[in-house]
Amino acid sequence: MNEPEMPQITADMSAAQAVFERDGFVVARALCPPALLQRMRLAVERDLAAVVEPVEYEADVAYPGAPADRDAPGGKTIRRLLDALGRDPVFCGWACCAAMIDRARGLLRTRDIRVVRAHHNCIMTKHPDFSSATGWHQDIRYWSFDRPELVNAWTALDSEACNNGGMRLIPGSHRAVFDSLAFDSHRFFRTDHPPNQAWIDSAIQVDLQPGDVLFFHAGLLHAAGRNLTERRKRAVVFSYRPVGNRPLPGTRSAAVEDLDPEQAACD
Ligand SMILES: O=C(O)CCC(=O)C(=O)O
Repeated sequence: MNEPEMPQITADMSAAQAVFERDGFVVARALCPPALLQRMRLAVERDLAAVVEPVEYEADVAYPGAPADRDAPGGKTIRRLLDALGRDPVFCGWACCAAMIDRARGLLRTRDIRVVRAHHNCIMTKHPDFSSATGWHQDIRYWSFDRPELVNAWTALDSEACNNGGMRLIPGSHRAVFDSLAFDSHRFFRTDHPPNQAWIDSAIQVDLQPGDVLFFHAGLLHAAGRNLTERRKRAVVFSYRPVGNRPLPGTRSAAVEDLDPEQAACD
């Protein structure tokens, strides 16, 4: 695995746009202020302790290595607190704040954007007592929009690295056209398909500090391992789309109306 020289979003948005278009991701270091991070952590801990629905358990993800059902060991470990936008005003406020929206607009190269409700819009958690790994995939393969033109914003509430299941990305893979055998029936990028190997070998680990935001294209191949540490890992994840990139009618992506950040009443 390479040691990347990590591209950053700086004040120079045009440089970040160029890197995003080439690599499919950029990191905004320390974008979230510590006080806000702490408010989000408290809201996460409160909702984990009370199991505030909607939640998704490890048994529900059906990833390789995940518990077969909720009664299996680890099955009732919470993997995602869903509907972050509706869960607590602190998450809605973060998703719609100028720091996030300006960057999402810049990377999508359009002013009129929406925060997607049907996808991501969650707090991802990986617990020390049980966690499953996530295989290589592109988010867009599970989603249905006119175009694969969406950006995810992954805000680290804790440090993320290889040993606690931090993100691995394949730079440039959002621009690739893969052959028909590249993905398995569950839409994971196959590790036993020889043409995929060069892509997988070019993967990089993206280490994050609390408050860093990883912006990545919804077509970018990514994966993450298990949490092998003794501390919970938590990240708040939102997706943004240009208003003109509409969810296809009748699909899960169109099930709820997306949020216009200019009209959002988060309090
Ligand atoms: O934290 C992980 O294991 C990766 C999560 C992810 O890639 C996803 O939910 O799409």
